Amino acid sequence: MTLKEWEEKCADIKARFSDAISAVAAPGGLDALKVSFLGRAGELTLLLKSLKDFPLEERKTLGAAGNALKTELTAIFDAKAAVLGRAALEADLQKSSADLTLPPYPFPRGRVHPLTMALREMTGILSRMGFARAEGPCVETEFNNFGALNFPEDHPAREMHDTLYVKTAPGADKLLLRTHTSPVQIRYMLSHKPPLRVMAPGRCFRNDAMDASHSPVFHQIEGLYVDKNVGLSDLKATLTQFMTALFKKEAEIRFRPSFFPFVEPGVEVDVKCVFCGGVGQCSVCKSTGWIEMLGAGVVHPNVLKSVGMDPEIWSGFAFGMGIERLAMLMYGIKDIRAFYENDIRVLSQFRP
Ligand code: FA5
Repeated sequence: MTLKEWEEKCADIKARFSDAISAVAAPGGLDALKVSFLGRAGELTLLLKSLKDFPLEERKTLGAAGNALKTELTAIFDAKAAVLGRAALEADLQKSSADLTLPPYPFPRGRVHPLTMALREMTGILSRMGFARAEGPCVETEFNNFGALNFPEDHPAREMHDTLYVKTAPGADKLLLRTHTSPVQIRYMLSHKPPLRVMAPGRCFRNDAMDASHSPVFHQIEGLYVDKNVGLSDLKATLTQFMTALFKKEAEIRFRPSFFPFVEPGVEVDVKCVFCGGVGQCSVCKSTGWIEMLGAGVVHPNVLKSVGMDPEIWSGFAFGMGIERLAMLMYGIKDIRAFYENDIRVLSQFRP
């Protein structure tokens, strides 16, 4: 083939390809066209292969022109395929009964559980008040849960918590599911030197019957502050400030004398019932007008001694509050079971 013949062949292929592609009306016709011009044995492919018979200089010029033609034909082909494809899709849609103007189905997204929201709120306030954060295990030694906290052996005070014990080998340390977060006080005091200010949120377990305000598995946040000259007035100021920040209004709380072996004096802290306004006419506050929120007090000297701190130098306060009880007040939930039933209609109402 001469150079001129090669160039004429190129022009001929381009003209015939353009005519043929204009005549194609459905996507099915495109494949055969592609095979006959651009396929492995297609006309343009064979013409490009024939370049090897030309001298090097001519091969360079013709090769560039041939490749440019290949790019051009491929672009024409792709454009036509896109047009025919879209037309076919539209035709299909015309036939289909789907209404594409309808809004899409909602895409459900997970969200933070209200107890986690409440916990974050509470730990955020305490952290702004200078409390560090500590964690302890849910399976505890009987010593940390009771003994080190000044619960005497076989003392009825241990029965204040209906405890779930874990089976252990005879003679081994007794293990239990912690009944409160107070054992973290012991763990923290054994590993840190005073002065210290720490909170310990976590899960607690008691063999309590389920009712509107009790659950066998619930959560507490422990607070502990040990320094010099710490007393009940510091505890009261701290808790009043905490409750006011949590409820975003001047909270009404009251202290009732109470007994916990690891504090002296001990108090029970109640918050005025937000459901009946303290009138005492609802099941949440059991018609008392107040809801028990937490136990607290001044750290007992025996507890300080048990962790090697001199009670003549150091003093402190501690508190343990029920996260569920506070969250119920924050969100207006009347029954603690709403947190655990996983009813999506309830949970979906909470947004962080
Ligand atoms: C204690 O657990 C003490 N460790 C608190 C404490 C800490 C006292 C530090 C002194 C110093 P109490 O058993 O009262 O105390 O429980 C504290 C709070 O946990 C209760 O006020 C209540 O809000 C919550 N709580 C207790 N039992 C349950 C339960 N079964 N379900 C839900 N919340 C509970």
